[in-house]
Amino acid sequence: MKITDKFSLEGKTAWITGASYGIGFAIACAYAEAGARIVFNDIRQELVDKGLASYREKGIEAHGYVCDVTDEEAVAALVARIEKEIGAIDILVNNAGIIKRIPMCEMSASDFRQVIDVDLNAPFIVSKSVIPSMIRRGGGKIINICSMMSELGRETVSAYAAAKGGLKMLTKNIASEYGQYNIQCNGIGPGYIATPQTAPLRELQEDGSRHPFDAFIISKTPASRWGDPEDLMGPAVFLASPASDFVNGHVLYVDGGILAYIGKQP
Ligand code: NAP
Ligand code: GCO
Repeated sequence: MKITDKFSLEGKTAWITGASYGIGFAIACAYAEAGARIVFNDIRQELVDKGLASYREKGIEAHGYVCDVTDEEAVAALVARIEKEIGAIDILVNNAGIIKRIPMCEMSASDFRQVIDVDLNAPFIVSKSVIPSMIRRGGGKIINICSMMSELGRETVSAYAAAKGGLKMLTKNIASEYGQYNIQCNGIGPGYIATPQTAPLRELQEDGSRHPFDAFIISKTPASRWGDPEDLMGPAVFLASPASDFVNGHVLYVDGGILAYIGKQP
């Protein structure tokens, strides 16, 4: 097999959750270019419609469904439908996520639970819904979208950090438990990426100056910029392809060097 063939996803079916826009959309576009059939879901019909139109614009024939990834019955029903209408899932990307930026002592337990539900419980629910069929068919790839907050804390994101730290360990555990069935489960830890999720951290101030958080991130990132969803494309194809068949339980941080850097000296 030529080395370039090892990065091909030809003939594979990939399901990317919450992929109407942003990081999930970019990853799905990369998978389509590498040869995969694309299936995605989102929580509302308007989002799915918006996603379908965006894929069409790129010349990609994606299959979109409404499904709340925290709803175990809905996820099981969707998996059965995808298997019937499109084919068994070879590659799963747990991308759907939410964040609530609230100081911890002001955060309600129900807000905390909701973040854990979407960002940690759902990847558990969705992964267990595809693993049995991957085992029967001799293998598969699961990619969990983690975060800088799988490693670091910061003010206001206690629930998100707890969930993404947990997701890193769920990744390692899936690799440990199902590696024997030729299932590779790895994470991608995006740095600070310019998407609607981080828009509030990049908004211009009333006087036209940069948001202080925006300036902070630029100074913390050796690459001196925010990432783009496109920056995740290569790493995501690698982790979905035969090129990574002996890579398991790893989190690949795609962060422009943030985690390697102590910060600018005064
Ligand atoms: P995002 O705004 O986090 O959106 C992800 C998608 O998931 C949205 O379409 C969202 O719908 C959907 N979603 C939310 N809850 C859902 C549910 N229960 N069921 C199904 N879909 C649901 O977009 P993003 O910034 O591209 O982030 C994608 C992933 O990367 C997330 O897991 C995020 O935590 C992670 N991440 C992002 C960054 C970053 O800097 N942007 C960095 C590291 C990691 P709504 O639009 O209705 O919420
Ligand atoms: C925040 C950000 C982060 C990023 C990302 C970092 O408020 O600090 O939203 O959590 O979205 O997950 O990797």
